[in-house]
Amino acid sequence: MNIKKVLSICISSILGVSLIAGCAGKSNSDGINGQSKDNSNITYAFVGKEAQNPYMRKVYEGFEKSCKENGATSIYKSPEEATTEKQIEIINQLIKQNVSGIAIAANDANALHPVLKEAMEAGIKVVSLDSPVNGDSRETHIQQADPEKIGRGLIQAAYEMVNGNGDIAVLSTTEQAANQNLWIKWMEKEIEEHPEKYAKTPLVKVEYGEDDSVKSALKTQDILTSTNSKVIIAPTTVGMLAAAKVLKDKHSDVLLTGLGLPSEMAPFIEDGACPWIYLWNPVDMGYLAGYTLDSLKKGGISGVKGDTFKAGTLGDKAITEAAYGGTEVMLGDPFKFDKSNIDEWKDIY
Ligand code: RAM
Repeated sequence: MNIKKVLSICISSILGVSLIAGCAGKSNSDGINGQSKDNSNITYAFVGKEAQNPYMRKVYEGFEKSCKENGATSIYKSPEEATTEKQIEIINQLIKQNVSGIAIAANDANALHPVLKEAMEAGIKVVSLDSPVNGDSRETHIQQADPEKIGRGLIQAAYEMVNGNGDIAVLSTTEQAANQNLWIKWMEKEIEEHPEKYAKTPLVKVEYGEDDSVKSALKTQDILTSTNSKVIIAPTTVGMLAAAKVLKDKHSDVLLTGLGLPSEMAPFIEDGACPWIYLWNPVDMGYLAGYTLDSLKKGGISGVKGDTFKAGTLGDKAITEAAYGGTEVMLGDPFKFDKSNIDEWKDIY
């Protein structure tokens, strides 16, 4: 077992149940469960939230790897800005291209329904990942980690960082992003359910930086000038990096936590500006999405509760009912990155 695996297991077991820590190649290899013999025309497309997002590139890295292992071709598509309109255009093109499957990180849960329905009616397998579309707009969803654990865990982290005394602000992505909105909902619920504990750590503001570095930096400045926040939660890799840079430039003592890439956040974790962050493995998430599409296409599953399939090196996976409609496949628990382990992870993703 390599060091990364050992570390993942250690982190998972230490943190327990609370928030824890183109495919090239065309071959005639057997599909999953040996149901299909011909992969020559199989192309799976990954549609990211927006093109400049390094996290989305990491997700695609894993997607591409799984496609290679399955003898399929992969395509990366992302709009320049995190908008639904551009994602609809991309999906329309993919329908014309007659791809075999689409994995989408959605910029809007509802607005993509007509075009994704059209894709499914054309026989294209559709999964969402990272940020879901509605249950009836997809075959299944690749859930990175339990949204409740993420939301509650981030508020608990912020509370701990300010020793139970200090306002909290959130820097999110777009107002329509279903994943971020759900995490924020769980943050609010955690506070609502423990009014005494959080009496001196209210969530005073949510700003939207649209997963754009410049806008996220401006929104961080807004938080600094319009609130008395002592800690910012950025449940977005793009927002986190932008916020960290602003806080550093301004020599601010406002702390930062959220969902960040270890490779980007390492300097801020090392200097203490960001005591700890969380994230799952984005490469594994893309890899799981690729295997899910391939199993839908060739493995005899249809994305209903109870379906099982092999997801390459991730092992056996099961499709379960999603708490928020439709079905999902769970990747696992997020990891916690802090001074004790950031050095091990900063070169991985
Ligand atoms: C950003 C995106 C993505 C989110 C990660 C943590 O890159 O908004 O949806 O899951 O951060």
